[in-house]
Amino acid sequence: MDDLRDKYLTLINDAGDEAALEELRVQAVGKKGEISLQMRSLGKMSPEERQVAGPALNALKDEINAALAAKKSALADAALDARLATEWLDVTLPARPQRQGSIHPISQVTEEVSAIFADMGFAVAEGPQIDTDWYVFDALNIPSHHPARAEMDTFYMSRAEGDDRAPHILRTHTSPVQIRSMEKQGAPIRIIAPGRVYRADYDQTHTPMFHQVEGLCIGKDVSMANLKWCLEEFVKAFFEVDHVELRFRASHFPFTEPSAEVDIQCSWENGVLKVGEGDDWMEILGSGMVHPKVLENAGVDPKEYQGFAFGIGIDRLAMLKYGIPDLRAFFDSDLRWLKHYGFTPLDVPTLHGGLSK
Ligand code: 2NL
Repeated sequence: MDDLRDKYLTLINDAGDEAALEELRVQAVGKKGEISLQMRSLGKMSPEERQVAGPALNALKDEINAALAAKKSALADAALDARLATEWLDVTLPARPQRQGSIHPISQVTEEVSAIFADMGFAVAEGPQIDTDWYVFDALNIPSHHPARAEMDTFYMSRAEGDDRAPHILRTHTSPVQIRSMEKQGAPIRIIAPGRVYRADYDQTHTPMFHQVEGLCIGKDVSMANLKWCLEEFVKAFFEVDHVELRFRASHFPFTEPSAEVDIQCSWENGVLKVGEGDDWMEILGSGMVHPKVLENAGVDPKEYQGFAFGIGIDRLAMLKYGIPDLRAFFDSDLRWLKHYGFTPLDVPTLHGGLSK
């Protein structure tokens, strides 16, 4: 029995893995294992012999089982040690860079405005930012002595030496896009033209490049009443209110007749703007019925067609809606400013409201 004990304890100690250990278990204490066979032979012994051999065999079985269990756990520990030595994680490595980009408030507001007018049947039109005197001024019935044309307001592109043609200019509004659209598609037409515009002006409240959205709706019987409804729907949707009063103040633009500046009802409390309540008024846009000369210049017969147009500054709309007090935030490359106003990285606006993450 001592031989058996020495044999198995040595084999167990030398086992290289769990499979070898299992084989030894079957061989020693399994149903047909060596120890079990010996136990079966107890029956043939005399009672005196059995009294000694029985407990000894049982003790041997327990000892081998204990040795198997101890070796099994030692093998498991060794396997874990080996993994820990080869597979390791450097928790001091710098984190993977996160995208820091974010939708710009101007882009978001442009999308919001486009989506609202799209619901009212307006298509988005685009055109060149560098254009000619004709499309930017003449076609719009802006006389050559008009202050907007003066060198101090308009950026003129220079021509090559000896080229005496009129210089190209940076558009000062997106109206030329609408003139080109009317030329191309004729009437009826219902479009908005959002985009960058340029004026030689730079102070606390003006930047030489800013953003405008103009709207144009031409048909056989489009009236100022239609203009008022459209603008009211727009203001309610954009500022997310159920009711708002609009005030049309008579004004003058060369390209519309009659012309009106539009104020919206609002309140200012502790520097917080609320649209659609209170008894303050805030000007947000200019509008009017398109001047017959402008229709004619764009190839539309003013005896057959009429309609309205309007122009809104996008930058100011964005500041009002998102409580951004300073124009400079739009040009600041420091993302902390935009984040401060709720423009977090990876918020992408969808056309139907809400954000896709
Ligand atoms: C403003 C507001 C306005 C228009 C823009 C327009 C465009 C065409 C024909 C007629 Cl193609 N009008 N746009 C109309 C009224 C106002 O802009 O305050 N501008 C100085």
